[in-house]
Amino acid sequence: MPISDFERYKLTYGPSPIEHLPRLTKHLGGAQIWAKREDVNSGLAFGGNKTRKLEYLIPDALAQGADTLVSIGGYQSNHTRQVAAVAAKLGMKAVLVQENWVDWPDALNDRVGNIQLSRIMGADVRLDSAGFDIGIRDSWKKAIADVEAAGGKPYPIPAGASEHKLGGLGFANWAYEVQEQERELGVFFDTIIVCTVTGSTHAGMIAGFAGQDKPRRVIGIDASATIEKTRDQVARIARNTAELIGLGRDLRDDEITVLEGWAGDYYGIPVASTLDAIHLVGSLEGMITDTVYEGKSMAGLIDLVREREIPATSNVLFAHLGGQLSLSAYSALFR
Ligand code: 5PA
Repeated sequence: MPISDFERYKLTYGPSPIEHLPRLTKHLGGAQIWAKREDVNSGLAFGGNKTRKLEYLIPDALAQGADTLVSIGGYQSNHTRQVAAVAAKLGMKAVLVQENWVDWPDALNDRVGNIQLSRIMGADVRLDSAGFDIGIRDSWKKAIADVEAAGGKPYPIPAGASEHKLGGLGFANWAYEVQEQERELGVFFDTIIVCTVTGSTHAGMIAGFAGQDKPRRVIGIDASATIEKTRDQVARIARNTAELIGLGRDLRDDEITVLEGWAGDYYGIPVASTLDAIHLVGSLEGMITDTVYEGKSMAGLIDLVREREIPATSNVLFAHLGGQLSLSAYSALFR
């Protein structure tokens, strides 16, 4: 069925703003650069891309009579912070498995930023020593079983809400929102740049744009540093979402593009290009990006625009998916 027929529980303010970044554009001397700001999309604990995805999961959770959202991420997961906020807003409980995804020597990594907010919002935060993996985890299954054993009704939300049948809908709808905003702005964004890790943000966009008349490039920039897993996951979720929203054709392989080269060796560890991108965009536009996600996708955008891989005639839309709250766990890098 078409995306407009899926039930959506409003957690965002409405369409997220799109703005031109003229000083960054001038500095890079090529394509026009714009940003669509999911980092200011909601008043629920600073919002972000997961808040938009959760708008399509929550009606399902409510229909099932669930009383506890159970999810998983790293210590500094933005996703679990947004799950905690949504649970609080709806009067539900949240159980969050927070794994040691990043081997990062900050003594406050499991205390400041995202995890601090999740605790403030009353979530049951469970630290787990397991390392990074975007797949389905035993610790998460155990947390679900724990809720059941205690007589609760869990609603399981996998990492990044990605491996969930409805996980791609939020950003499939984003594609239609962009089309609407293009009409108002009188601009066509021929290239979209999006950070990709667990995949459903990028995958949803691919499925949504595939149903529109004018073709465009939707370029995912890998920040997982486990490129094959992320590519597979994006392709799988894009195809499932396309089917769910009745695209009526299979996606072609050339519609699914995840580029590597800016993640560094490890998820969550910034490299020189990440830090350069964060400083550049912060100082030119007052726009804050982070060390784990958007600093890496912005580094990709900068290189692609500079090298004319994206032509100077293009209008590029950078999907800013949030993520700033983890910056306090990286304070040593900004002294
Ligand atoms: C995240 C994800 P996807 O996981 O949908 O590919 O989105 C990548 C992404 N930008 C991009 C920000 C700010 C993000 O938070 N974050 C995860 C988390 O646990 O926070 C799912 C990994």
